[in-house]
Amino acid sequence: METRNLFAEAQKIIPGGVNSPVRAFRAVGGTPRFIREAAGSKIIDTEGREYIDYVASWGPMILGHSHPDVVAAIREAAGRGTSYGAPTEIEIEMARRIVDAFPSVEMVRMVSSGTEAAMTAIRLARGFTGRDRIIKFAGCYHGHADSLLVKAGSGVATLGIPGSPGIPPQLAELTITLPFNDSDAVQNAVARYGDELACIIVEPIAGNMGVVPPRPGFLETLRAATHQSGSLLIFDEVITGFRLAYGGWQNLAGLIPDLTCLGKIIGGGLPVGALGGRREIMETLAPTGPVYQAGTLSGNPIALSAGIATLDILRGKPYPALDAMASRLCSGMADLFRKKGLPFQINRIGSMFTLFFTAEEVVDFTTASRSDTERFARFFQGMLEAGIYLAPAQFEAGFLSFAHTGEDIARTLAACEKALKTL
Ligand code: KE4
Repeated sequence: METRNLFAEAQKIIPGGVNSPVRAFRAVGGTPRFIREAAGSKIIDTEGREYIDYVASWGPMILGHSHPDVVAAIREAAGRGTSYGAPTEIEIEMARRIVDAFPSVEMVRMVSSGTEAAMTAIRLARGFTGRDRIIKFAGCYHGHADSLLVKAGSGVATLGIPGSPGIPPQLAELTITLPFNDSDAVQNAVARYGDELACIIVEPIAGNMGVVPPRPGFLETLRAATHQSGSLLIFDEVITGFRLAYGGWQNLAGLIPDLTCLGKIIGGGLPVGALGGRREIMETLAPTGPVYQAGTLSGNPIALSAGIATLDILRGKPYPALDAMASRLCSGMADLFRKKGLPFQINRIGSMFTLFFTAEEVVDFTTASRSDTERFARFFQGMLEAGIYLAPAQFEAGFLSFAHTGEDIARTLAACEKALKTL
């Protein structure tokens, strides 16, 4: 059936026709493509149109779609049952891989999404410290738990206000939202609220305002501020976990957070999240400790089979080659934008990148928001027409996979040249 008809059909019985808002193309306009299947670096819509995919299911598909070994692992596991609601050996296998890959992690609790991982991390930090306030950063997204859907109050370091209807102001005000990369704001907020502070949660490489790396010293400031105030440092590595290295950004940066949130890649495209950290903190979780947390399908054997197959393949993969492929794509696009005389920034770390149409460096959500999102939307549509599937929103990250080829990059740059004619 035609994508347009499917979308009309879907909207009758699913809010906005989608099960996650960003998929509805509202930020870029037009009709979302309904995908029928995917393999390697390609996705194919229900009308048979093929696209080179840079969304990668928002990060998980780092090996490319339907990797044969991952599919085989899912098939093999499914034949032995899909869920038991009882402990399984495969959960030990997954926990061991995460502990081995993250020096900061001594224990792991599996959940079914990144939201659950971050929500649990916040509750655990509050339960472990006995404190209620948390600090997050504007433009960083940690899933849709109430305490994390909060935006900055009127002034910096003031009490948060709900980022969505349905969130009680009394809860929102416990979340302090600061500008990313603003170490002074962090020090001021900790000076003011430090003894009430349970944690600071951050995407160590921000992906949810578009890709924005930390300024030198910013993450170190968070580590020092949490040590000083007796609060916990939570790295939300749901995107960066196993994306930039076989481990996290924390490994590359030489930092040790107290808790780490994971998701996406560790599920190999199936619903998996995880929370890891120091033993004394993690053992505060039920049933060893009083902080309650649970999940019917947590550690699901099928999902973990896909995740473990993915991690075991990743362990032998040359991340520098993946980064080099991403560098070729981004520098090729930069050359084309320069030739066209367009103001642009391309923020890239490893194989995650974002294109902004702006002359100023994008270092936080304020500068990201000043970029020309209309022009981004037109560029997105031009690329889509040319068979290139970018993230359908400015404030997202694009991703390369190990399945992308030099030919994919060449075709993408040719499409980019064509799309630029429409800008
Ligand atoms: P999920 O609950 O969507 O599995 O994970 C929430 C989450 C937590 N932390 C970070 C750093 C994340 O990026 C996410 C989810 N990312 C979005 C894309 N920016 C998922 C896509 C969507 O919402 O449909």
